[in-house]
Amino acid sequence: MTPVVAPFFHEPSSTWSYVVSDPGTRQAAIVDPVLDFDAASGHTGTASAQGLLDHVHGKGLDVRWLLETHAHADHLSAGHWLKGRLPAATLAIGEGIRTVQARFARMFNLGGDFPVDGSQFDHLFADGEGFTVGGIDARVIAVPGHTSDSCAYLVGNALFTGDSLFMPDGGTARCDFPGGSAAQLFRSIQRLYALPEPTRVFVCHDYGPDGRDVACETSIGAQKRGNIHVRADTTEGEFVAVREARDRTLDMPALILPAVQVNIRAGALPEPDDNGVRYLRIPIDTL
Ligand SMILES: N[C@@H](CCC(=O)N[C@@H](CS)C(=O)NCC(=O)O)C(=O)O
Ligand SMILES: [Fe+2]
Repeated sequence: MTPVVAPFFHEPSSTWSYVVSDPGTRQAAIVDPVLDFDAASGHTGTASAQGLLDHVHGKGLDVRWLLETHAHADHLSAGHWLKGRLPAATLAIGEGIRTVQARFARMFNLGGDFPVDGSQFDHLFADGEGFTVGGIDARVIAVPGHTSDSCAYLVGNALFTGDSLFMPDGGTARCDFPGGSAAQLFRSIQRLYALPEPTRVFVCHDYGPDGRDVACETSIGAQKRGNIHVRADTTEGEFVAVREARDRTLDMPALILPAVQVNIRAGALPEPDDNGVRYLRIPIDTL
């Protein structure tokens, strides 16, 4: 039940993507792949996603899952692009994506043509749903708080936290996006803290606080002892106060407007206009 976990760091967004595989069957899942995007020029790029593909092909892995921990607000997902190259893979996200889609469909005025039923994905996970990566049992743990659709994936003894817990010295994910809630994130983290202490924890972002090298792996025990926002004995009130105070200091992510428009489409770009060009929208004085 011990998967092999290969981490990949996307420097512009400080995102960790992972290839997690069963060494017995060589079946694999890719977690949170990133599509490169240069906001100044409007250019997309696939170098990072190609790096994941090269790894998969080099190791002879058979990718069965493309797992999104949530509709990211800071980078575009390469889920759709990879799905086109890995047809055996099921592109999946938590069922809370419907709530996120409905909220942003209103913000971007997408109208009746944009389905808010999650049908852009191949599969929507329910909280607690089981699945397998080759011979390894896996389970979905809904962790709303950062976003309504946030999920953690427990694959064997490896937990992919998405944006809930970061490394112990990085604390937790912000809760000030539309639909976010610090109290809800606290309750989600309590569910993760109920896992065995040796559970390996793989984070979705690391910002290398205080100039340390970026890191991606810790454990539930280390989090409960040392997370700067939430330890085993932290109360909900204490956590909410700390989280909301920090959220008041943060600017919106540079890519939030492009990212959510693409990620509620499972990483697909909007359909082109009649001139063949695809456009993203910027709602003025709305976010
Ligand atoms: N400066 C970054 C901000 C990234 C950001 O807001 N990250 C989110 C996760 S999507 C977060 O939870 N940050 C936690 C924090 O800074 O406390 C950007 O522009 O992309
Ligand atoms: Fe996020």
